[in-house]
Amino acid sequence: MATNRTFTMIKPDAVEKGHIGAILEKISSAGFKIAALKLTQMTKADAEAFYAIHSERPFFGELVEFMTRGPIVAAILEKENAVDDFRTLIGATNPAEAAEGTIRKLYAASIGENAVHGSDSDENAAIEGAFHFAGREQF
Ligand code: DAT
Ligand code: MG
Repeated sequence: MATNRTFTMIKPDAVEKGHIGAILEKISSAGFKIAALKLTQMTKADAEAFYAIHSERPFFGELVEFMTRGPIVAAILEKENAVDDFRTLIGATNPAEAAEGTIRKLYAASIGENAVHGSDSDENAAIEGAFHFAGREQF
């Protein structure tokens, strides 16, 4: 599988709890190279656009509220088979169902506040990376 990229966010819950360092360490140890990285905060409009695909879901308002309540760490990650391998590293959306040792199992409290985002396709990884990073911020 060719080397490619995925996009991640360390979400406000994990930032609030002081888990940035531990999560970045797990990401690096799993073989991902950081191609872009920053601490930032999404506006309501940002979160509504980023999660537009979920706009009709009953949890949409909660999701936007949560994702905008404090800073996040946004990053573009590079590795062979990046999208799928990163989804494996973070675990299931619901931490109660996430495999042992995954980031969500270790650091997430609930399905709504689940510590990290990971893109679900190469196409979305490119869209989401470009949403957060200008070309000159990507290496
Ligand atoms: P993932 O983040 O694993 O790709 P998703 O794309 O289905 O999951 O949903 C995006 C986010 O929306 C998810 O990380 C947390 C929130 N979410 C999903 N399902 C939810 C639910 N049933 N209740 C509350 N929040 C939910
Ligand atoms: Mg998703």
